[in-house]
Amino acid sequence: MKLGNYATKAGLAARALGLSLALAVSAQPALATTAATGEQVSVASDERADVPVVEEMAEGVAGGPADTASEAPQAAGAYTPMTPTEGVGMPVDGGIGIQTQYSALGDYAAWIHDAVLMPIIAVISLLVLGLLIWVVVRYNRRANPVPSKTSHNTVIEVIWTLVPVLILVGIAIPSIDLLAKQYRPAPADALTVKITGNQWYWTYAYPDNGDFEVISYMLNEPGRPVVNAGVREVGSEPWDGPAQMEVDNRMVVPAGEPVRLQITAADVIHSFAVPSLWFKLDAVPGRVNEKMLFIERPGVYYGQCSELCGAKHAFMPIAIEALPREQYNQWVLTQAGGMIDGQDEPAAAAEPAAATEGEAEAAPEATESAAPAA
Ligand SMILES: [Cu+2]
Repeated sequence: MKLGNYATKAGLAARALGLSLALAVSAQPALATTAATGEQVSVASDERADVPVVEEMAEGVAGGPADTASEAPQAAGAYTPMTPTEGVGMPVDGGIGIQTQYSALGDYAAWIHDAVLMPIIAVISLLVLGLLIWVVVRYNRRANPVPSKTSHNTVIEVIWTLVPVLILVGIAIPSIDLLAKQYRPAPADALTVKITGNQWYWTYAYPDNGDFEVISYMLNEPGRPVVNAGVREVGSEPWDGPAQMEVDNRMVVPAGEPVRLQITAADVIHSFAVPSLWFKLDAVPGRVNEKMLFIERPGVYYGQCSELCGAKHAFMPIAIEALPREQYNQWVLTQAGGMIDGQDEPAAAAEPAAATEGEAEAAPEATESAAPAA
């Protein structure tokens, strides 16, 4: 009788493990969704790839002002901020769980969450709930007036020790793998962006592109108290993203190549966090934290300071605009002192991302004509 019970219990445990493994295998839908939404982003960037180039060419043909005068606006006009795609790289209403990911590490982490952790948690919770209900119904004082005096059973004890060990090992393998990959340093020739957290805004310095600095403030909201005096209101430009997430100057980086982010703070501890890129790293005064960022496809990705840093902690969002390398170079030339140095050339030639191929054809003339201006 008792042995029969133990056998049932052991059977349940074994089935639970089998089920969680089966669920772990069925991870594909999550990745497919990512790919599907990703296409929207590249479509949006395709549109904006053509527009500025065509406009500039038209201006050139019209041939109004002198050569030198038309040269400067060309460099400045070659870049317009990208319009974000609704629901991509930003939180969505009623959203639960992890935001759709746009980096390989993020896909991996989301897979661990959706296909490994959640099924195991669900199965264990249901198993424990089932066992509790079973014990309450079958072994209460009325149903079972004479309780068993069994104190131990070697077989069941071995099983309920081994099965949790195997589950933990099964979780630990992908977790430790992810942890190691997250701290893999950027290759030596990767672009470096130095990020500084300030009360209450971010600054982005580009030492590889002439060491200019971008100061990034949250946009004010119409009808709400002014948070940053002198900064425009959200919605006043067609490319503005969500309120309290959009900034006046975004952090622009190339897509499809590794970027080395060196993060520090000027006053108190901040934290640079962008959920859809699986990126979070503390910004600590007097210390530089470094981590590689790799954004698979062009787009605008939003995040927020994630370390309580004072009165306006909630008002220092992060907006990252990832552009194909050619357009990134155009943006660099719009910055005071911005230059495309030799160090970036190998990375541009290697350009592995399939998503940027369309842009690569559209943009070269613009890059070539803009380069001498610097
Ligand atoms: Cu902060």
